[in-house]
Parts: sequence; structure tokens; C-alpha cells
Amino acid sequence: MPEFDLVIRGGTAATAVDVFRTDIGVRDGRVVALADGLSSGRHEIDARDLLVLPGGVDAHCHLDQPTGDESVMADDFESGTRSAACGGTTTLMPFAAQMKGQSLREAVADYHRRAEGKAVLDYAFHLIVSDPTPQVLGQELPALIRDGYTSFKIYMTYDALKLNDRQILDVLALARRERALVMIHAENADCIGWLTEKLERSGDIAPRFHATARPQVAEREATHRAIALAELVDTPILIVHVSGREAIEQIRWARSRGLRVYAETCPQYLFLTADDLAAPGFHGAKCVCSPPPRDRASQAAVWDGLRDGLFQVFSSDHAPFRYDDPKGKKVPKAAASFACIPNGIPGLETRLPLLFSAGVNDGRIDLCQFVALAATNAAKMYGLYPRKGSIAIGADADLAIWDPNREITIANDLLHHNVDYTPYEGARVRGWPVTTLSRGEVVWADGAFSAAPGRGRFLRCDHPQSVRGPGERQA
Ligand code: DUC
Ligand code: ZN
Ligand code: ZN
Repeated sequence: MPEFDLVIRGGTAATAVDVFRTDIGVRDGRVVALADGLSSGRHEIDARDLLVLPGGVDAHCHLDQPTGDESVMADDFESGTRSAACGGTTTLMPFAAQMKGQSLREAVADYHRRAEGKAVLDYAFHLIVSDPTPQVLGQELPALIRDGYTSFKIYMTYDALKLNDRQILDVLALARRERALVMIHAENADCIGWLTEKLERSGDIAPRFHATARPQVAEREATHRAIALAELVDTPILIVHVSGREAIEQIRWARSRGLRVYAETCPQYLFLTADDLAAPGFHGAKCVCSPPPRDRASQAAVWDGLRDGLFQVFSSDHAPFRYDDPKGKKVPKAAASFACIPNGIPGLETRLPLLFSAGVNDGRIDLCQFVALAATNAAKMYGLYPRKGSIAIGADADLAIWDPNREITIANDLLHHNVDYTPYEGARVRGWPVTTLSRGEVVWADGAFSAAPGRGRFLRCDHPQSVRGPGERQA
């Protein structure tokens, strides 16, 4: 009788702190042995010349999220988790979004219904708090935090979602009391609204004007204000999807003052620029997301921040809208203004290969930094560690086995999402996950996906653990 259900033999494993040669023994979906020369397993995977990494944790993505208008997200929990698995990710954290006037509990119940029976990977929920009423702050949120929803996103822009400063202070104070983590979308709503009206009045309605209407100064101001509000309340925050140089400067300034300001960035801010929104015809709409991609100097600043620890988390912000679709980027009203183009780009499956190739293989970050950004830090910050985000005895056997030299030219035909384009069409990458395991089960191997919808489990999150970047003072 073999001792293990599975042995991964002869690979080079990496965590956020170490790289080491080891066999990995898996039983009942967990890692139970790390050693050379393990005895046999019922199944064996030969990982010689391959890297064995923690499966990615994509801590910011949108799946089957109601939009409140005629647009519809293209990926549900089935296609989204499938696509993520094929790109080496094993845990997803999408958002249960409260519409104004809606109970947060009802939003969470609705989102569970959307996930159940569909997800092929394990998932946890962040909340989106758009209506922090006394009932929500006094009862619903504290109870939800106790039930394992310990992080929530708030918006400083988008009419349907944005909070004013006083509401933000209320939410931050609640997070401090209940030990939750607030993620902040930092863009100044009035600057964007004012610029948008001006552009529309001049007839500047093409997709590229989306970037003009959302300049770095609007993100910089909101980032600074979010930091100030968090300082007032004395609670940590995480600024999501930081796009460029000016917001980064604000976060560096906050860190230099010893403030616990964490930061996330995404592939679009490394691999796209505002010029991509100026593609011929309406094609620029494919790259419309908020904040928008910036310029080369910002790309370099984002790489610097990944290298030196400014950023803790690297997420996709996958927000899937089909291009050639009246419920996608071509909703009828989008012809009248860039401001009506659904915001977001797909990226679940390409997130890690892009970072691995341009980061690790091109020498910008090392393998341990890659693991920290791809998985470990998010697992810690959102209360899923050590079950997720590492390779350790007792952890879930959520693993991605990478061929660091596999060369792929990204093409939408290769991907497994339900979107009809990728903004990275034609990009050449070196390094791709050849096998993905979720709780010891092979879900992606040798170019084939194999996992039953509904096998993914909901994860309750613990309170956030702090993560420190190099140079950050102890809080
Ligand atoms: N911006 C967001 O804030 N959310 C989803 C997609 C986007 O572009
Ligand atoms: Zn956002
Ligand atoms: Zn988002």
C-alpha cells in the first residue's frame, strides 16, 4: 500500500523565503512530507527540471458580478476558476458587491448562489461596501467579519459605489475595531466627472479619452487622501490596482512615516500603456480599465515597487467583458462616450506567466519574490495562510509545477476564459505552469483541463496578518 496519494518527485520547490530540492508527499489533499527519496505514491509526478511553486492566490478578480446596467460579465465561477487553474492559480478572491440600498447579507447570499456548483478552485470573498448604513456598520459587517469575510473594498469613484470621506472614516473605524482590512479604489470622482464632461462637450468620446479623463493626478490625490484618512483612524489599508509613478510616490511617503499602507498592482500596469487605448477603430476599448494604464515611466516605477517591496500583492483585477458583444465593450451607449465602456480587462490566466517571464526570467525579481507576490503575501494579508499560499507540512496541496523555459506566444485561442480577446495577444513569454494541483488533485496538466465544476470550496478568512516590505518600519 503506497504511503502517499501522490508524490511529486525531484522538483525544485520555492516558497517566499527559500528555494530547495525536495520530493513532496501528499495525502488527503495536504502536503504531509517534504524530503528527498520519499517512498512511493499511488500517483507520481516527475518534476525533474521543473519548479514546484505554491498555487497562485489571485486576490482581486471579478466573476459574475452584477454590474447594475446592461453589461454582463463574461466569466462566471466555472469559466473563471477554470481559466485561473490553467494559469497556475489555485485560490481566487472575487467580490460580493453590495448595491446601494441592498443588505450586505443579501449580497453575500446571492454571491454564494453564483459560486456553488460552479467553482473548480477554492475561493474566498471580499465584500464591496457601497452603503455603510448604521445597520451595515453596527450589525451586518461585524457579523460577516466573524463569519470569515474579513476584507472589504471601498470606492472613492464610480457614482453607484463611491463613499464620501466621512463614510470612509466610518468604515475604517469599523475595520480597526473588528480587525478587518480595507482595500481602497483611489481615484478622485469629481476630477474624473469634470474632465469627462469637458471631453464629451468637445466631442472627444473615443476610447483613448478614458485615459485623459482619469489622469495620474486624480489617482495621486485620492491615494493621498486615503492615506490621510487611514492615519487619522490609525488602521492599515491596502491601495488596490496602483497604476503608476505618482500614486507610488504617495505610498512611499506614507511608508517613510511608518504608516501601514499596503499596495497591490496588476499586469496591465506593467505591460500596457495609455497608447493601447488608442488602437484603431474601437479596439482601444479592450484596454479600458480603471485606473488606466499609464506610460513607460510608470511601468518602470511599478517594476521598482515590485522589486523593492513597495507592493505586497500582484493581482489580475480580472473584470471580463467580451469585446464584440452588445453586453460587453460594445454596449450601445459606449458609442456615445468612452465613459460608458464597461471597465475592466481579462487576466486570470496570463497574470502569473507574464510576471514570471518578465520578472523572474528577465532578472527583475527573484523566485522568492515571485512567490510572495503571486501567492504568499495575499494569503497572509487576507487570512488564508498557512493553509494557502505556501508549501509546508499541513498546508493544502495547492501547487503549480512550472516549466521555467516553456516558450509561449500568448493568443486568446490558448486561454480558457469566456472572453473573446486578451490584451496580451502576441506577447511572447518564457515560463508556464505545466501542471496545477488543487488540494492534491490535478486540474491542469499537459495542456488539458480536468476538474469537475463544484469541487471548489468556500474559504472562511481569518483576521489579516501583517506583511512587511523591505525598508518598512515595524508598525
Ligand atoms: N476597475 C475597477 O475598479 N474594477 C473592475 C475593473 C476596473 O477596471
Ligand atoms: Zn477598483
Ligand atoms: Zn477590481
